[in-house]
Amino acid sequence: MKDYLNDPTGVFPSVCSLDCPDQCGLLVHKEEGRIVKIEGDPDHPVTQGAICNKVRHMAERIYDPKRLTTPLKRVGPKGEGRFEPIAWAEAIEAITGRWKALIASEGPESILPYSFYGNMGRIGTEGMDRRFFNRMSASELEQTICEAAGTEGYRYTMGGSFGTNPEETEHAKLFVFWGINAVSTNMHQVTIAEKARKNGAKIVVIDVHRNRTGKWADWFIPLKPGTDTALALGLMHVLYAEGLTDEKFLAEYTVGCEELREHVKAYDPDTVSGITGVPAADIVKLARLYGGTTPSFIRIGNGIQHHDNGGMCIRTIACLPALTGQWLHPGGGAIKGNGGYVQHNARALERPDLRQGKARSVNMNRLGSALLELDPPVRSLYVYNTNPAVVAPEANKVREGLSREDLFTVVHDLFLTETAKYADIVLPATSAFENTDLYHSYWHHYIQIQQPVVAPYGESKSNVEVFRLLAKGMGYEEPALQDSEEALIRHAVDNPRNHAYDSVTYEALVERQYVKADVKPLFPGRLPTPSGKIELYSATMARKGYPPLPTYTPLLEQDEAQWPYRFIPGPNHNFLNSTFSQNEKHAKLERTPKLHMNAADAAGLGIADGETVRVWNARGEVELTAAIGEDVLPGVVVSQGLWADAPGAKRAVNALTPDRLADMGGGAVFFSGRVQVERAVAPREELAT
Ligand SMILES: Nc1nc2c(c(=O)[nH]1)N[C@H]1C(S)=C(S)[C@@H](COP(=O)(O)OP(=O)(O)OC[C@H]3O[C@@H](n4cnc5c(=O)[nH]c(N)nc54)[C@H](O)[C@@H]3O)O[C@H]1N2
Ligand SMILES: Nc1nc2c(c(=O)[nH]1)N[C@H]1C(S)=C(S)[C@@H](COP(=O)(O)OP(=O)(O)OC[C@H]3O[C@@H](n4cnc5c(=O)[nH]c(N)nc54)[C@H](O)[C@@H]3O)O[C@H]1N2
Ligand code: SF4
Ligand SMILES: [Mo]
Repeated sequence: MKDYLNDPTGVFPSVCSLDCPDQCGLLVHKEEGRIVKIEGDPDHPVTQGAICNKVRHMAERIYDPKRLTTPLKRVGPKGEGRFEPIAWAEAIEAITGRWKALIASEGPESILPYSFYGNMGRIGTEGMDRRFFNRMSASELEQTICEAAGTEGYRYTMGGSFGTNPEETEHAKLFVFWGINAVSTNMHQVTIAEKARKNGAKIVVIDVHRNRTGKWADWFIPLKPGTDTALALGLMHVLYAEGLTDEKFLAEYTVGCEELREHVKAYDPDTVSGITGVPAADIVKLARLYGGTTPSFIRIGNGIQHHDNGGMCIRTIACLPALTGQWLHPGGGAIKGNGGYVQHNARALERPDLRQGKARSVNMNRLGSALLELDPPVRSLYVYNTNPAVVAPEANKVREGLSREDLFTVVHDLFLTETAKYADIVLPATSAFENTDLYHSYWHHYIQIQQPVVAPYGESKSNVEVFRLLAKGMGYEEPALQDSEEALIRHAVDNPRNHAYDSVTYEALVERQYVKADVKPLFPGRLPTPSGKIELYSATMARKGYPPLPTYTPLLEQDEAQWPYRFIPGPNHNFLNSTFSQNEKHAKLERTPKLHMNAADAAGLGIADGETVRVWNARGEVELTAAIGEDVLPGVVVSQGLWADAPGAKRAVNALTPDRLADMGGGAVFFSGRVQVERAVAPREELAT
């Protein structure tokens, strides 16, 4: 381990901990023991010295005066946010005392850990925490809130999260950014595309919102939400009909090519145009462009799979590169996620063998229902790395559940988040720059290490450290529950089943900061699908009751008379989900939460640009500022950002989102809900008082 802590001044290598595909290499500048500047590592092959605005301003979050410095105990009603400081020993005693009593009276399943990837460090998110809750045999959490539906869908086609090496996409001649706001959410893919554009590459963006990425495109194709499967099938129709397919590739590397050829005859451009709202001529034009360009690359986003039909949608788009044989051309193909290549040794890290028998599992997208309806009930919730009161669907139900007086809630975070306000005990978390951890990206192939650059802020502690303390407090004696950070990282990178880790050792990481995983090209080769080939027809899907061929199914919520607008509440440019929403600098950059709507819709409702609108449905209501124009189609409204609560402002967009599950993976359907919109009676300023 290198000791950066003893050097109060200097520039230290680091890695971005945020849930972002780019996972940048960073250089942290320190003066007198404090971080004063953060920049991209110019030597990191993907980062190349460029990072986003969010992280360039990270020091303001690290030293935000609102950051938690001590454990806290609740002294007011749940949700109000009144707490008093307590000592760590008292906090651990209070938590473990309550848990021991609960385990004795109702069993360990009455305790539910609730976490996500607010920090992507593997030993803090899938390490000591998992070991601890495995040893306890607590209820298990299905971590489905982000990409679960699409990951399952992509797997049916390609066998796992395996796609194109993004570094090679500089050779692509056509980029299709499909349901991804990459300018905000995957900036280095944009940088690479820009480089290719200088060599003549074209950039197509398919989205329901002409956002920063749509505006950057050579050709922006707007479509109706949740209809992308139909569009992809329409493209296949034209590709087959016009002989634009690569028959040699199809014969050698796919199964189901003939069934698909027959199947897509039903998706002619006129039919597909009727479903998607994309003019038939544009469908033909796009198919010809795609079929006529090699290498072509599709960056498949998360937006399209946050829908009722999201799994099938990704499964379908993932078939496209096979039709034109793109996988054989460097830079061609697609990326949905590349996490499959860099899978560490999960068994050694998480120690599922410590668990006694199988426990029930809870889908994190249904937290509200879990807290309000599960029988036997959840009696204690331990939240870390996530802010469910803001990010989980059906926020009002979630908050009602969190308000239960008989629910013992612990929240470990850097800030007193909306979720933390409902906690009985709040624990202060270190920032990633204060920790040791292991990182691998779900987009590029570099594995990185974080070594502490600054000392823990106040009395804050890392996830790993807190779980070691909790294990002691519970009286758990397994040595695995006291392992050091170094030992945990060694367990994770020692993965004989994944040869990509052959040259990734703890020593190499400490020495070099990042090590490229030894990833073999996908083709020629055998995919981890049952047939070893790309499965255009999937017998596994048939067995599970899905249509074995890509098939379009409309979104579920269709009551247009009562709820005329499809509501798409996506993330924004200056936050990372709800992270940064509490930090003044970042919130200022975003100004105010907006509702983008079509000018024709706004005119019909008598709403002018900049006016406050009430947006509601049976689940709840919010108030946003109307942004009127042509950036969304009629019948669609879009908000951006998961905003922190503010006095007098109703802006928790997840108050409106459904908590039903997508077609696959138990995924979330944030973007499939419907709402009504009207001019608010009074402007926000008046409501605020
Ligand atoms: N700045 C910033 N970066 C981030 C994040 C952030 O909050 N802020 N979040 C991080 C995380 S956790 C994730 S998962 C990724 C997410 O980043 P992306 O993969 O970009 O996913 P989203 O932004 O959720 O949605 C992408 C796009 O899908 C569009 N969309 C919604 N419905 C449909 C549809 O039916 N069809 C089509 N074609 N488009 C649709 C939305 O308008 C949006 O532009 O970004 C990561 N990076
Ligand atoms: N409406 C709508 N809702 C969405 C989405 C959407 O597009 N629209 N996107 C969804 C997606 S894709 C995702 S991934 C989820 C993400 O949702 P979350 O996982 O909740 O992500 P964040 O909002 O960034 O919250 C992460 C929290 O972890 C804390 N944290 C950071 N580092 C550490 C640490 O080391 N230890 C501990 N204990 N805490 C830490 C941060 O301070 C922050 O409060 O949101 C989902 N919710
Ligand atoms: S949030 Fe993404 S783009 Fe920004 S520094 Fe982190 S990894 Fe890089
Ligand atoms: Mo996500």
